Amino acid sequence: MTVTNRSDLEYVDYLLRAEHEVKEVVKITDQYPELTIEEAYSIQKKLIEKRMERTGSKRLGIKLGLTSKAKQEMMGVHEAIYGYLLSDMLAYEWEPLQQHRLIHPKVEPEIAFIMGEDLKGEHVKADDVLKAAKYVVAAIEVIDSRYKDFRFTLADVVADNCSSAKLILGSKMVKPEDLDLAEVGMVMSKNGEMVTTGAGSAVLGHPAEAVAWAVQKLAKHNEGLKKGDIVLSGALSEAVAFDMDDTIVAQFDGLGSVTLSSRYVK
Ligand code: 0L1
Ligand code: MG
Repeated sequence: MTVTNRSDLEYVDYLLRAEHEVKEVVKITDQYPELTIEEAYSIQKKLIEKRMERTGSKRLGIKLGLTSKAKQEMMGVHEAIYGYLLSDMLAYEWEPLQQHRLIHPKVEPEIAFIMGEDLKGEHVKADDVLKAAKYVVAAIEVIDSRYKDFRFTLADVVADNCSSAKLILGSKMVKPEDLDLAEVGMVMSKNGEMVTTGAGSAVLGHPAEAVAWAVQKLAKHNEGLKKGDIVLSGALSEAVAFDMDDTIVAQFDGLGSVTLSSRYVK
């Protein structure tokens, strides 16, 4: 079976239906093991276009995944991945997340970049990212794979927009030059108990290196970052599952804290 445009759109509907109905599904490679990474990015792109069309949401930015050596080794891969953030993924510290709209969510503590300028090109480096970014902000990403038991191959997770679900930003905006982002330490707690710790260096050595990698990859598709984009640069620690009524706080050196609370709201 080859992936034709029609098949791409069938997979797009399959994944969007899983998200809409809040039901995990069998991964694509169980049906089509030959799925390549390039085909998966093509499905991802169509999924984003269709999601924007259906929900009226707009581009918010991009996210990186699999940016830590530990996670890459776990998946048997040597590269990070990227996906898109849309405006309806943005959640707020003051508004509890609607837990019943999520399948099996996990949180990741991340450093978000807010771009002050467009940035595009195959030779963009970390220094260019730091110059083009206006602010860095503490963030929590909520990932929610549409696949059964959060199990997938690299191609599956790319097609599923890298498990993207929600993001929450802290309220302290810091100029990138005012912090060494590799040195930023982070402690995350759930209901007041520490659950994980990490540092900015876990993100491909430096979060700006991760963003530069994504810009180089986007350039291969004639794309780049835009002024105003929010970029989630990758997790500082492993992802942590959470449940209804849990409160998660990620506290970052120099960036302050960001809080997620969740409720069952019908
Ligand atoms: O944002 C992430 O690092 C997640 C990327 C996809 C892998 C996963 O869902 O665990
Ligand atoms: Mg993430």
